[in-house]
Amino acid sequence: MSAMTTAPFWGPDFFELEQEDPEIAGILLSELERARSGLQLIASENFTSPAVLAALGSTLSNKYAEGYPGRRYYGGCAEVDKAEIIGIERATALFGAEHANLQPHSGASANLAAYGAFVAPGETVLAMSLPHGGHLTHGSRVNFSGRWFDIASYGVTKDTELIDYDQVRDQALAHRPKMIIAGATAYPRLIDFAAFRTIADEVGAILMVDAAHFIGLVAGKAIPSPVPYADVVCFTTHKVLRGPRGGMILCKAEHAKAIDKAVFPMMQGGPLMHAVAAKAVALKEAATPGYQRYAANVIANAQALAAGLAAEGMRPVSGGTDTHLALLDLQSLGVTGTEAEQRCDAAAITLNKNAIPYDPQPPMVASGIRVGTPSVTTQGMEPADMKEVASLIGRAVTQPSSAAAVAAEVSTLVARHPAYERP
Ligand code: DSN
Repeated sequence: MSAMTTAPFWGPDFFELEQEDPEIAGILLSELERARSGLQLIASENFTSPAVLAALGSTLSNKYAEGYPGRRYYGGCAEVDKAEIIGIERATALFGAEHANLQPHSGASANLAAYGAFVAPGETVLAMSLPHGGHLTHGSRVNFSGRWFDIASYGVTKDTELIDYDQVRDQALAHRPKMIIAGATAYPRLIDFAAFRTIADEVGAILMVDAAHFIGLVAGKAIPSPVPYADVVCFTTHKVLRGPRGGMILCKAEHAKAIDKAVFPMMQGGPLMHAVAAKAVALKEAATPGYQRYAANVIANAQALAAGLAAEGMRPVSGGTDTHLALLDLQSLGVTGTEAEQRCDAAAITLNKNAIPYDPQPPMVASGIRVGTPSVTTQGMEPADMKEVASLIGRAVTQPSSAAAVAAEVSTLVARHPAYERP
């Protein structure tokens, strides 16, 4: 995808902010500078378009609109109703879904609503374990999911590092869960949604897909969709999908009422209508041929980056990637995930430490790193650039004394592919 043009990115509103609150205005500018002067490889981040940012910074933030279009608890909702209806129509059309709810404030809120719609406290849910790539909301003991529900888990096999579908089925038969969750935050491969559907049907469970990480690739038709198989699909809107920070839910028509009630009034009060409008903008952008090219390029870049990092001595977990992210095992380099994250940070490369399956280290140390290509692809980088990125990461991780030199090369590279180009 071509680099974005952003002028006039800040507009008169930013002038107002600078006058009224120079302290916060300065932080906004410094963060923008941090983001565009380094390499952003966090797999769950992206650079939203100026149009999405404009909707987010709009007066729709002022409006209370508890309820749904045409059924609100406040007057004056005619205009925000239109935005939400357009967003719902765009979501159902883009994903071929029977129903969409754009109100969840985040991915965790969307997941909470799915639990609320289908599971009562104390009942059983089967989900991927966090150390194998699952998410906090998939049953971690420090999260509502692990405190209020009886959680059974599955993981990946030690030899292939792929989801063990036999274990998923065994666990389902043993625990008879009310809901099965498919989806992960650090799993680089495609998930077999048909296999999950078969297992869910065998035990009479609801199938919930947490598609937060990869829904943008589905929107761009770059990977298969979970929508035909799942009862409910929950996701964030700010990862590959490149929308505002927030959540969304798709579901079958038979579950529409339960999901809508679980989002509001069970889990949330007033929706963030500026975010709902920004989600609608992102959905329009995601329905374009340009976005489809972007989604394909995200994967091509991730594959090139994983191969490049393998050449630097980092082992791609599961052998590579089919998606936007790669997980790298650093054990043979004798560097922990935390050390690698810190060394990259010093070289203007932002990524995160990550546990690998069967990790001997505790999560705050970790034996791996996770890298993703949504942001660099939005900047217009290509597989040839990923070779350079891999070499820069390799030097940053293995030669900490070269941090300044690596940072200088990062600066040259990102100048060729500017994010939020300076007006
Ligand atoms: N925290 C997100 C991630 O980085 O994967 C998932 O919610």
